[in-house]
Amino acid sequence: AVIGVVGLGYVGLPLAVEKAKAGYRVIGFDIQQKRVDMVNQGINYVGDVVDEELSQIVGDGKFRATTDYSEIAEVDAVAICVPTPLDIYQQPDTSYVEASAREIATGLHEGMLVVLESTTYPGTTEEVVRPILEEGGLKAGVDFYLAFSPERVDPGNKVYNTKNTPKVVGGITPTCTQVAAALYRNVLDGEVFEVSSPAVAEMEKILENTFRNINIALANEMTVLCNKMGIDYWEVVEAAKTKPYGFMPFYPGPGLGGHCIPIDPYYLTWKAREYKYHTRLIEVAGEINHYMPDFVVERTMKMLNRHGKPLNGSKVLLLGIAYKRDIDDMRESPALDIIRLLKKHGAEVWINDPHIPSVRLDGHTYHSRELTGELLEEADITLITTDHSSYDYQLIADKARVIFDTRNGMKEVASIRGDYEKI
Ligand code: SAJ
Repeated sequence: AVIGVVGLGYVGLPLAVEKAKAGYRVIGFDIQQKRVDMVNQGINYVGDVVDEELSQIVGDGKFRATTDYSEIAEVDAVAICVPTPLDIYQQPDTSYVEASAREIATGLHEGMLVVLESTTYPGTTEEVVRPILEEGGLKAGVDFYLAFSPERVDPGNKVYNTKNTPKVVGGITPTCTQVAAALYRNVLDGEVFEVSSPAVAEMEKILENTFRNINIALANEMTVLCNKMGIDYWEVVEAAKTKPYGFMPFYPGPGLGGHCIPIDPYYLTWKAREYKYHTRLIEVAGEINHYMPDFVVERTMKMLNRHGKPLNGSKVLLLGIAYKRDIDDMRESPALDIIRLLKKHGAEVWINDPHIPSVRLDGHTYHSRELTGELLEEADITLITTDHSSYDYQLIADKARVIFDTRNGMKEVASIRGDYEKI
């Protein structure tokens, strides 16, 4: 059988590799010629994919990529793994999903399986994808199979990957569910959990990410209050973790980054309005998470003032720009909001990120500076905004004069020379 994967990003590429490793011939589709060329040269560009595995399956002719979507007519099954962002009005932007469905419709044939993997609001598979695919006269559940199966990729996670993470599948009909589940069982090691409809599968993914969003907001609200009360919330969480049941730790941070957790709940908020329902908890969580960059800058200002320095004109060094540790992705990274706020207050901003050489922001390019003792001594304050594992935290502890740590990155360090505070 020939399998298609539409969208060769951090979701699609690992999935295509696993399908090729399972013995299928895989055709990858992407609108970016650069990505297609890299795949066809066996060059990997996704951290979670093993370089040698990609070059092997490409070399063996098991996997190739193209921008020519007409080749979709050749595939027996296709997975849609394209972005589902918010548009400038904070509304769901399903245009990539719709465009992919239209391309697939041109090659749709009897017996073909189509699975949507992109995180989206409940109803998308039935109300958006299905009508586009049925335009040519073929019927979902009758002439071809249609299902939703949420991607569960945790970029940078060294334990859980595409192959071993359990998968949820919901088809338009029971047969669609079974056909989609059978394909995943041939490819993946994790449990394949069947549900009764695409909407259940779409909603369970939104639940997963909204659960994280809300609980991160709780951690953030708690740390803001604990700071006012003179309590170390990080110590509070460690104590709460001793509860062996019914508690799961979340940690405060400089804000909520990534292209999933800050965004997915608003797909649900938007859809809920159609049912005249107001998702208050999600919206309050968003307000709290969006406040954190301001809270970081307020705390930065207070620490500088304690040393007789205004924020205006001070040299502020940010360690870590990526939205979370050990990756190079800075989409929605709170560090970017913090840079904007610092500039607004007239601070001079220096950055360092071992995974990100430079950042283009509001017409200015910030280059990642080499992290040396001199740099740390020169900065009026050092912010730890992303706790990359590769940082030399002892060097930071020894050389930085003032440190504001938004990630508790210094937890392993014995002694800290300068003035130190945690978020
Ligand atoms: N964060 C906190 N405190 C926490 C946990 C996370 O401030 O306790 C921040 C992170 O620093 C980051 C943001 O929240 O800025 C999102 O973090 P994340 O760990 O949820 O990472 P993502 O968005 O890369 O991946 C998540 C997946 N992660 C986990 O479940 C651990 C998973 O929820 C989804 O598979 C994935 O989003 C997705 O693509 O939906």
